[in-house]
Amino acid sequence: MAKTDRPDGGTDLLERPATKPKTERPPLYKVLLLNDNVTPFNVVVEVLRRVFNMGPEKAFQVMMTAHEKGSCLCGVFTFEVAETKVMEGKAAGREYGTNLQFDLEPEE
Ligand code: TYC
Repeated sequence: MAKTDRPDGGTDLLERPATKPKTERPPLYKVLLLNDNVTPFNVVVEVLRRVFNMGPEKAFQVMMTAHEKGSCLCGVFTFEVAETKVMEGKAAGREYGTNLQFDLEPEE
């Protein structure tokens, strides 16, 4: 029988399955900028702009939060991306002759 011949229009096939198939989400990791006593403000801002693609205001705000509170969230990523960001951030800091540090922490 063609589906349009049926009194209900054959819509049953379009209904949602009773149990939704699970879509696996990868675990996520926070990348944190850590404060120190020596890295110049402008270097921190430059590194954040380069590595995390932040605009100048956002980079300044993140830098000031780390300066005042000890650390600040730079972004949330899958493990490989987070690890790469930490490496790139440290490497960029070293290019400016500083020991700028980042940390990685599981989200929730
Ligand atoms: N505390 C540094 C200073 O006074 C600046 C700074 C800010 C360094 C944030 C690191 O993550 C940092 N020059």
